[in-house]
Amino acid sequence: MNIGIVCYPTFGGSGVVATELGKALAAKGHQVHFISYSQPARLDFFNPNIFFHEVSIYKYPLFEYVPYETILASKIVDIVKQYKLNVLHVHYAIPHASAALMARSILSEQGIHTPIVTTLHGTDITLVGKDPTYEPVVSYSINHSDAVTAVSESLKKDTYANFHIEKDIHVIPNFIDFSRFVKQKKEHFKKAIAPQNEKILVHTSNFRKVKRIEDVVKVFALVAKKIPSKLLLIGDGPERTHIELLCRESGVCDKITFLGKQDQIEEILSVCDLFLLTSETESFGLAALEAMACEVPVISTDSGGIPEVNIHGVTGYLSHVGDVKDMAANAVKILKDEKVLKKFKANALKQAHAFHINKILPKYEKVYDEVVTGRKKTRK
Ligand code: GMT
Repeated sequence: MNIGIVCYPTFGGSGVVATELGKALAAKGHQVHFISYSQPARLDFFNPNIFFHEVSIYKYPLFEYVPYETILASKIVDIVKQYKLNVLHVHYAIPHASAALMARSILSEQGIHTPIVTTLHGTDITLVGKDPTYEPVVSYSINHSDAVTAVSESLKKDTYANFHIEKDIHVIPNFIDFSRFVKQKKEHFKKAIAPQNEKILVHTSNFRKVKRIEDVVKVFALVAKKIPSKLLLIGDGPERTHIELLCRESGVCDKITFLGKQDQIEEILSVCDLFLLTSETESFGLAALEAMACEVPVISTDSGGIPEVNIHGVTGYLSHVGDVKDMAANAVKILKDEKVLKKFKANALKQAHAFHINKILPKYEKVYDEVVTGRKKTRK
């Protein structure tokens, strides 16, 4: 099948899911065409089945804000015709789904049928999408896509709660490629980070407010009082400066390292003992799943779809948003006893296998097949 994937080119979240999905589809023999405003972060190699089409911005003095949606729709029309795409899979509703609908209408007038699969990822529904400035277009785009998927049951529920949706939403959870995310022997890393054999806690994110990274620092400060430990903060974003200042006031600054954006995240996760995810809301928590695949248990909030990934008392613990004392107590419970830590690490790996890419990929292929053959025509 010739598949168009429209996504953000970002380091984490929906961009990574879209990229990893496209790579896996290409490995199975599909031809995959990525359409984005720059090269997706994890797409830095040659594969004869993978193509990247950059949406280049045409600037004009009148446009204070570049009409990206228009440029994207035009690009989609061009690529669908040129490469005879069978289906378009758009990741993150805003503005990818509405741009794809516009492209579908244009193509349809030229006798070209191009079904659209929209995957909802999280903030496109729970944060940004439900705001009245976006809601009518997001509702319309969901209702008029040929198929809609959400990355967790929780996100599906939130979508029905926040929008007027008259459409089936298939839950297809995020996934892990175990050929990449596997614990590796990186003793030299461990020695460099924790020379006294301290425990290593880690957090990775895009450093947005929704992640509540100040809670990561607060939890760590409490844990460090009881257990010799280090904290790695990986990623970058708008909150980084504020968090660096907070660290300096926390009294544990010398035990915290900011690593910035990292490409080979699995190598660092391989030496870590505990992953901290303190988000206000999280539709799935892919970063936690990646940690679990590298045998790292998770201390997290119980918001959104996280409980579908991190199992309380098995792969880690769940606490209410903002309850840093509970999170710290849970972290200590796991870290203070080697046997307990070992058990949680093994459980984390086992749970991650439930999200093996080989189990999830066929679910997307089935949806593509249904919309392409029209076997399940769900458009309103
Ligand atoms: O976490 C972010 O802010 C990025 C965002 C995205 O769409 O790029 O992530 C969302 O999608 C991920 C992949 O499906 C999920 O694992 C994240 O939980 C979700 N983020 C939120 O819901 C806050």
